Amino acid sequence: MALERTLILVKPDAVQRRLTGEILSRLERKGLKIVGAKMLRITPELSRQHYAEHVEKPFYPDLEGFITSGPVVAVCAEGPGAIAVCRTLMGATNGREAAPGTIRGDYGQSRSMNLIHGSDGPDAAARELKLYFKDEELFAFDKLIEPVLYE
Ligand code: RTP
Ligand code: MG
Repeated sequence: MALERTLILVKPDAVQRRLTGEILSRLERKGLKIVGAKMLRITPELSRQHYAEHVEKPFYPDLEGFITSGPVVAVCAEGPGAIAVCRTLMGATNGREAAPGTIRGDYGQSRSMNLIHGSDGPDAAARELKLYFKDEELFAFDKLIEPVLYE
């Protein structure tokens, strides 16, 4: 399985509900590696770029209003098959339909305030990661601690 990187957003509802640690902890416990992280407030312009496929849809104004309503935590998660693994951990878009055991299934009932974003494929992951992270903001770090761990 190829090593992949995917963009995760802890959405404004999750940040406000103090679920950031819980959500990122689930990714880490699954074995995903956080190789980049930042808190930011998404602007309307960034929202239009991020959700380019949805800009013309009727629900877009509400989606933009929500995603720009407060800070998010953007994370680059790395691992074998990371894109699909994260989508599985997230659960279905609508919290009422998301399976128990998934992040959306366990913490919400909303279709719009659904806690987490994850890229839905390799092209989206590459495009979205560029919107949030410069190359130098993503790290390869295991080699740095290995000598200390085993000395
Ligand atoms: P996301 O992109 O936010 O991670 O969520 P997703 O892949 O599960 O869902 P997607 O189809 O990409 O939709 C993006 C966001 O738009 C809102 N939405 N509203 N009213 C509606 O019919 C509708 N459909 C989608 C949701 O908030 C979804 O997260
Ligand atoms: Mg999506």
